[in-house]
Order: sequence, then structure tokens, then C-alpha cells
Amino acid sequence: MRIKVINPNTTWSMTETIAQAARAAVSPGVEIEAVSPAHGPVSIEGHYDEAMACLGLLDEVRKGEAEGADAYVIACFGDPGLDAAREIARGPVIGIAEAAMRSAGYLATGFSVVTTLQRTVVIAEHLLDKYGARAQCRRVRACEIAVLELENPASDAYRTILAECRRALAEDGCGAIVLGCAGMADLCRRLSGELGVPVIDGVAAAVATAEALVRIGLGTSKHGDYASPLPKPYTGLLAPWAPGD
Ligand code: 2AL
Repeated sequence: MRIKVINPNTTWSMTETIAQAARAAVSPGVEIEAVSPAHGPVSIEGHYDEAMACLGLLDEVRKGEAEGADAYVIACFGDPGLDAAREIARGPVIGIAEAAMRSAGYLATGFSVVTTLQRTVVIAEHLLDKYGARAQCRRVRACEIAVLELENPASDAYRTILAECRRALAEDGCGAIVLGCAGMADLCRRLSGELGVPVIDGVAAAVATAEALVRIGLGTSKHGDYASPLPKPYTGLLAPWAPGD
């Protein structure tokens, strides 16, 4: 089984962190191919970054279909391009926010999300509504750490995130923490050990979900809105990405 994990930002050091977390979460024999698109934002911290990241992300799904990938994980907490990716994929496509929010719901009656910048909080809140998880989420908290600061050992991001998680547990009435960025994947185990509650990294949750769905023979529905996109010409720069027939 081959799961293609797409980090939709173009920071390959973060893609490597994501790959390690993904490989640690799947069964022996499951192959993880972790990639970043050739073109796109170095980090995703808002609606514009998300929109601009989608083309490269979808191109990676297109290539994955040609190469026979069994499933995909979108490794960015805004789940950018998730529905579009499902239109062009046969296998399951799992977003890390959806996987983390659903997994947290199995483990505690309430969870809080600890994410990067305040401006990304609304993105997580929109996803809570989309996934029907709003009632289980006590609060979405920002640490005011820029995504690329997670890659900088001098930033002391771990301490800042740990302190925000402690505030969440003290103030929010939550029983679990969802990490709100793929770049936090390598911090999950340490945080969980220090906090003594389930800490959910969406990368691990998403690859485990993808593996389980493939193993039981399930793929993305092609009935209704996840059917293949209607064939038509695209114009200008986007002409090469026109859906074929
Ligand atoms: C993210 C993420 O997971 N990757 C990225 O570049 N931005 N999400 C976030 N809330 O900062």
C-alpha cells in the first residue's frame, strides 16, 4: 500500500518532519511518499496562501493517480483543496484537520485546538463547522508562532506551544489537545508525555485513517459531487490542468 502525503507548502525540511511522523504511524509495509509541490507558498497562514497552494497540491494528486497511489493525506491544518482532491482521486483523501478533529472526538468529550497564528484560527473554526465538530471543540487557540518558526530551533516554539496547551487544559474544560499545524508533528509525543492527556497530531491520525480505509477496501465515492470533474477546456496559464475526458 502506498500513501502519498502532500505537504502543500514548499518547505522541504517540514515535509521531512511530516514524513517521519507519517512513517512512525503506519503499519510495516505501508509506503509513505512525502512531497511538496514544485510551486507555491513556503508556509500557509491564511486564505490567500491556501488558495495559491491548491494548484500545486492538486497537481501532486494528479501525478499520484498516474503513479497508482492508494490514498492521499493533505498535510496542512486548513485542509486546502480537500474536496477538489477527492474529485480527482480514486482512493481516500484525508485532511489532517478532519482526521485530528474526528480522532479527538473518540478520546475526549471536548478538545481544544492549539495552532500557529491568530489569523488562522478562523480557518480551523470554519472546518469545525464543516465537519460537524463544533460542539466537541472547546476553543481554538493561537500561539502567535509563524509556521516557519517551527523549523527554527532558536524559536523555542516547543515551550510556547506547551504553555498554550497548559492554558487550554486549565481554562477550556477540554480533555485532549489537537495540534493545529503539520509542522508540529514532531512535538506531539513529547507534549503528550508532559501534559498527560491525548495530544493529536493530524499527520499521524490522517495516515492511520487512510491506511485503515484502504485496508478495508474503501475509496472516495464517485457518485455525486466527488465524481470526476466535467471535461472542459481551461484557458491561459491553467490550460494544462483542464480535466480530461
Ligand atoms: C499550516 C500547516 O499545517 N502548514 C502550513 O504551512 N500552515 N497550518 C497553520 N494553521 O499554520
